[in-house]
Amino acid sequence: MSSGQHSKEERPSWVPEGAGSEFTTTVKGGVSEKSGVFVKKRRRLPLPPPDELAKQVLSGDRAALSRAITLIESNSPAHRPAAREILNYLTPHSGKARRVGISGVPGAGKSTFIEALGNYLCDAGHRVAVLAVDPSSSISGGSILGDKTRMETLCRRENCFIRPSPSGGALGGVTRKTRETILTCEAAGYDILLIETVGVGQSEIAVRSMVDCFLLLQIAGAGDELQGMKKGIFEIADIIVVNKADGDNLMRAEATRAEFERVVRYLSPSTEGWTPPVLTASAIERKGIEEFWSAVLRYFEHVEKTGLLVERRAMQALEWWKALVEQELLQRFLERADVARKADELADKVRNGTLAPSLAAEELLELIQAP
Ligand SMILES: Nc1nc2c(ncn2[C@@H]2O[C@H](COP(=O)(O)OP(=O)(O)OP(=O)(O)O)[C@@H](O)[C@H]2O)c(=O)[nH]1
Ligand SMILES: [Mg+2]
Repeated sequence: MSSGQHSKEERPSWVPEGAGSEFTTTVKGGVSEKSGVFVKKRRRLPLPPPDELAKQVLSGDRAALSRAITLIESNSPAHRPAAREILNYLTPHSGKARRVGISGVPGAGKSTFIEALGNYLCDAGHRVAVLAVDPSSSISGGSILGDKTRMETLCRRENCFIRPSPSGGALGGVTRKTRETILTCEAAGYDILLIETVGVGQSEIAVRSMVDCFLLLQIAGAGDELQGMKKGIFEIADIIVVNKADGDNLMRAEATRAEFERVVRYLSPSTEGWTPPVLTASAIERKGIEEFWSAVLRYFEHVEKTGLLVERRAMQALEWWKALVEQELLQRFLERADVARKADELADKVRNGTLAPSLAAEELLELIQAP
């Protein structure tokens, strides 16, 4: 330092305060004084105005995309206006990606499969965004941790963007955020969206309602009950893959595949005129990935040709809109002080059997008329 004195920021801890040029060492940005290893100095830039941030997202800036999603995911009412403005700006640029949902029981290999598929698609020149819907992860944090290790090579790819589950509570909230994140990623130029969800009921149905193509990842011999052999889950699948078809498991996986193939013939298909193909794969050995993707492409050919894709997306948008209105109406109503008070009072009566639930409902709903 020419002035001979260290500024506060540049003074290493072992240099006495106010020391002069006899101590020639200074700390430069980017070097961690403690560990001696290079660390990126992270200076949080102030958030640009929404339209500016939206423009940066459109230009494909990944850091801007992350910040926009964080804003959209925020539960703070203070962030809502900016988030809304960004979405308004970006929505006309969305809708061009292929949206693929990937579901399966915990441990079926979804993240490993996405790692293999994502790399395959990036190699083919696609831009891939990976999102997760898992309401449980906000409690356990488990799946975020898992995804980071399972998608080790994928997360380093230039043309891939991975976003773990949004934190924050109930499935409804998580899916709202995921839908908006889908639009944001599409505006940023990602042409393939892979949305992982753990196969436990509700979240699968939610993901089905936001994707074009739904993959059910199965494993051999996990038991019918566990894998949801109950028709329901098979009936929302467009493609079924029996994973872990490797090593000693190869024969069993093939037997399971054949069995599932028989089963799907008797079920009503998720997509009109399309019988879900049943395939095998080994995510870990990266086998069956190409075959899976050709099935996805055949599927898209079918839904594009028949107009089912446009129809389904229109339905999904409409249902989403309805759900949002219902949710918001309910929230605004129940938040009113007079309604909350009355609701407590009526709930007591319903609980102890002095008032019929239907009458109590009617009584509460009368308050809708009130200002
Ligand atoms: N043999 C074999 N093991 C696999 C394969 N795919 C995944 N696994 C293993 O199965 C375990 C679970 O894999 P994940 O990819 O985390 O599974 P997941 O379905 O994402 O799990 P959750 O996110 O916890 O629901 C890991 O130990 C993987 O290494 C495969 O094709 N063959
Ligand atoms: Mg996973």
